[in-house]
Amino acid sequence: MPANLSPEYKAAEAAFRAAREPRERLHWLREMLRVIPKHKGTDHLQADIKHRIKELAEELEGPRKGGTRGAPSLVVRPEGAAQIALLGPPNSGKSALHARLTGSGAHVGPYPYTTQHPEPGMLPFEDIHFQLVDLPPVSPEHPLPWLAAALQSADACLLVVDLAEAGCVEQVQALRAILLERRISLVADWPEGAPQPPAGDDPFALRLPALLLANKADRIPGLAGELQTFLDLAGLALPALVVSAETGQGLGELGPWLFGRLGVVRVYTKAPGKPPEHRHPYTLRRGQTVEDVARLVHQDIATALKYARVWGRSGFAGQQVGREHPVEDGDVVELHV
Ligand SMILES: Nc1nc2c(ncn2[C@@H]2O[C@H](COP(=O)(O)OP(=O)(O)OP(=O)(O)O)[C@@H](O)[C@H]2O)c(=O)[nH]1
Ligand SMILES: [Mg+2]
Repeated sequence: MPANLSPEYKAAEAAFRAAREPRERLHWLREMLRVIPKHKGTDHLQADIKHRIKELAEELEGPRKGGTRGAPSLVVRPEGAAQIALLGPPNSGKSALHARLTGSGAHVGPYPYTTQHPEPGMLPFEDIHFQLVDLPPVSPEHPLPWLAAALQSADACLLVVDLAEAGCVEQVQALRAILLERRISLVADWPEGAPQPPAGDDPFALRLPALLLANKADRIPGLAGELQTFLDLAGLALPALVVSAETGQGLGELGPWLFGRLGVVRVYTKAPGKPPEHRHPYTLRRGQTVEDVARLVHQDIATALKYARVWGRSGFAGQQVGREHPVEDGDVVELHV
């Protein structure tokens, strides 16, 4: 990181790193550019920020390239408990999995490069949803200039591979190299709790927790046994599930896996004297607090919050707690302002 960055700039950068929503990220990028000390030492960083602003502004605000109105959007606004991107080489079954898991009409084709644009869909789990974003394949033949921008809002990814594909080791290595060029690394470490802003000096580096899905298990007898060999050959140390988009094998494990590894916490709010709103929980991550719940309801409520009452499995039966109180899965929270 260049020296002599002002506290003002660092604050804007910290806000950018913490922001997930594309419009919010664009706002903070513009703020970073506005306040960055303008001298030789920051030339490189300034250019980087300008590039990111251009990319995101074109996507969110600009006329579509080539004048095609209503073109599919490349950056998907996060919804549900978490946004999970589907990554993988061509033809590995990303869209087939997406269609099966979310009921989307994602286009499945028996040839590579079927998918051209991001396609969001919702994977139901108990009373919540995870957002799965189907993506075009990532391969040297098919560079996606907007890939990094599209992945900025993802909490994690599913790396979908077809181990019956002769070149699968090389394909996955090529994919990781392409991601690394864009400063994105796939990591085995799923932070169980609130997403941490990326560590390190590079505000544009992205560490994406990844789960390998070894797909097409119906076609490959003994796939589970081959999996470790594949991981070793590809130099990958990622958690993995053996699945089939065709038969549904292994897919029932995905929702619980994501729920547990992301540390999702469901909170049901209630108004004083009324029963809890049991249909639509707010979703948070382990470690988040009553204040975070209030902010999800409304910023004004978070500001005016005096105390809350909590009922839950942790033994709370309507006790009064302060805004710093960490919530747990299944808690019922009554906010008092
Ligand atoms: N037998 C079997 N075939 C599958 C499975 N998943 C996908 N396929 C087939 O594999 C081919 C490719 O599937 P897609 O879902 O289009 O693959 P994709 O990864 O989205 O491909 P691109 O969009 O080109 O990257 C299709 O012919 C699918 O029917 C599976 O679990 N078992
Ligand atoms: Mg596809």
